Order: sequence, then C-alpha cells, then structure tokens
Amino acid sequence: MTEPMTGTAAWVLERCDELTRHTARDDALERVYLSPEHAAANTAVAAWMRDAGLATATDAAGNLWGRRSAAGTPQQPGTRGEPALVLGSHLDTVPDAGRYDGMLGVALAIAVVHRLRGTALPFALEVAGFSDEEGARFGKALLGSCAASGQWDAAWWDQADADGVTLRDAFTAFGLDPGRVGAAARRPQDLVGYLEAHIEQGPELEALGLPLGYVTTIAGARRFVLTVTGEARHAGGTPYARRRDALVAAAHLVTRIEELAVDAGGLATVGELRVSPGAVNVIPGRAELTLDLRARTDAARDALWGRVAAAARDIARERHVSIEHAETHRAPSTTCDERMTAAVVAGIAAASPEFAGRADDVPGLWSPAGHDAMAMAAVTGVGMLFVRCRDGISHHADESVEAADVAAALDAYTAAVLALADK
Ligand code: HGY
Ligand code: MN
Ligand code: MN
Ligand code: MN
Repeated sequence: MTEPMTGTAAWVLERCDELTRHTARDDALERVYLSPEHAAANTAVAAWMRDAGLATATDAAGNLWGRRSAAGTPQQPGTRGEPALVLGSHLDTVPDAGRYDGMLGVALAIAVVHRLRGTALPFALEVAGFSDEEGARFGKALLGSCAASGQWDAAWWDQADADGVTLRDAFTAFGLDPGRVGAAARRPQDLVGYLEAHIEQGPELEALGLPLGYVTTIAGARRFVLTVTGEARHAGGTPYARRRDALVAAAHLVTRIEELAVDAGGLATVGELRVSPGAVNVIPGRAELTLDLRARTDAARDALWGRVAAAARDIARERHVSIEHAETHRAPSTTCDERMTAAVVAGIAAASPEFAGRADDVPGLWSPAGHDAMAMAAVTGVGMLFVRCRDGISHHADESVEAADVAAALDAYTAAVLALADK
C-alpha cells in the first residue's frame, strides 16, 4: 500500500495506527510512562519529526520535543533567544486505550510542520510529545507537562505503580536522572504560546453536527486512593454481627459517591477496586479504590469532595471499618488564553466550510477531560482545538474519528498557526 503524502489527514491517521504497535499488551493498547513502549514510541515519533524538518530531543522528564527555527531550519529544542509556539499533546495512554487520545494531537502537529515547510514565521515552532498526561501508572497525571512547565513536586517521587515501583526508581530505570528533572522546565520568555488539538472525548460536537470546536475551560480533576480496612475472617464461621467486611463497606461508599455526584452536578468515577486477601471463602479485610472527581468549577469539585469525605466517615462508623484517603492528583481548572483561542477560532472559521469564515458560529466547549494544556497554562497562553469523535467514545479501543474531520482539523490547525504569525 502506498504511504500517504506527508502533511495530509491520511498520513495523520496512518501515524495513529502505527503508534498502536508500541503497546505493553498484544490484546489492547497500553503505553504508560517510562515503559519500554514509551521509549519505542518516542523513537518512532522522533523519526517522523526529523522527517518533517525538526531537530529532536528527549527532555529530562522523558518528553519528546521537535523544533524548527522561525526561518524554518532544524533547531535544537529548548533553544533560547527565539521564542517558540508549541504544538503538543501526549503519547501515553490509559489501559485498553483508543488510538487518538493524545496521539492525534501529536500527529496533527507534525503534519502542520510539514504543511509549513519553507514558510518563515515570526517565531520558532516546537512539537511536544508529552510523556505522561494520563497518570495511569503512578496516579499523578500531567507529569510530563508539569515537568515542562516547572511544576514538578518532589513529593511525587515516592508514588508507586501497581508493582510497587516508585516514580523515582522508574525514572532511573528509564535512563533519566531524578536530580535533573528541573532541567525540563521551559521559561515563559521562551514561549509564544501552546496549542493542542485533541478529540473531544464527549458527545457535544456530534450533537451539534459539527466537526470542530474550541475549548473555553478545562476541568481540573482531583484524584484519591481510598483505603477501607475491616477484618479478614472466615466466610463460614463469622456471623454478620461479627463482620467488618471491607468490600461491602466500599460498595456502600461507591454507590453513595455516585448519588452525591449526581446531586451536585459533578462527575465522580471509581475506576479501580483492589480487594484483599481475595479468596472466595475469606471476608475481605481490605479494599482500595481510586476516585476521580471533576466539576464545572474547582469550588464545586471541592464541595463534592467534602461531601464524599463526610459520607466515608459515616459509612466507616456504621460498618465498623476505617476509611482513609490519600490525594494523588489535583489540577486547577484552566481557562484558555484569549489570543491563542482567537487564533484557533479564526483557523476553524477559515478552514471549515461549515463556518465559511463566520467565527461567531464556531462552538466553544467546556472540556470535562483534562489535557496537557492545563499544565502548560502555568508558563504560557494555551488554546485548544477539539475534533469530533464518534459517540464521544474515548479511553476505549472503539475511539474513532472521521478522515474528513481530521482533514478539517489539519487545515484549521495550520490556519491557526498562520493567524498567530499574522500571515
Ligand atoms: O482523564 C482525563 O481527563 C484525561 O484523559 N487524562
Ligand atoms: Mn485520556
Ligand atoms: Mn488526552
Ligand atoms: Mn478452612
């Protein structure tokens, strides 16, 4: 089969297909931070970047960068003295992932660079392939972009994965020096702004019958590990009056969390539940569950957490167990930058026949899904371009996009960069 022309939607889709090869499992797509698959994906994407005329480098946190100068020549990422517009997204995935969450944004960014070859710009252009947006391995999300925006917290080093490997040990095993993670931080004065193209991961654009939209604000999630401790006892010999069943208590908590979230108009997800000792004839003595909380505002999210914590205290008392929590991630809700967003809107309006230049018709969406743009907002203005995805499905192998929408996104993304270059 002939390779699609670089800088086309077909080429972008082909890259997303190719990246599915770098996975920890042969039955699903899973590529987590500091894994062999992460290294392999960085190698593959770096080759695509160089082919697009970028010089490439991996930074001190495992993020992949490609850069061209304002004049259009390959230039070492992070070069100072010539501020850069960064086009980025992430290369890591959740377990059983779809192939477009993150990867579409990186492939689109490289395609834009292909489109702009030979075009001088008033700023350098960098493409970022962030290394850990999902937080799937260590619990803390946005690790790659937090390092790139100078927000790394030494408290994260001891967070461990399901096998007990700490972030610090995984860093070293990957060939990175924990002591140098600060070197990944980009300076505000070296950045013009940050743009990210991403699938919507929701149903709004499909409901509107539109291929593209821009992002107004991005929800900041708070994530916790809740540990329920009861008492492991014999399944036959222990009467109910003597039981302190950690799993039954956790089950009450899970359904109560959903009731509280629905009442509050927030979003709560218990994504993982580990029970021990885990035998059919032993009453569970311990249940550990993860909790992801989001809402339209940080205040609403925090109020929801307060009610969840109170419910946990009530259930602990009623069921004679203890319920402790540890917060593993917290990100502030982010409002996208006016100038970056105006460029995204202008790009969409100019590039999509649905809008025929009418910027006012371009839909602005709240993003309940988190993105690397949230971290990059700490050092530069951010703008996001959303691409319709079928039925809003994401974090699932059935994630899918229309080639025509990807073509519209590529045109719009390129036009947005040129709008910032005032071309
Ligand atoms: O969880 C999220 O919202 C994003 O996909 N990391
Ligand atoms: Mn995701
Ligand atoms: Mn994503
Ligand atoms: Mn026995």
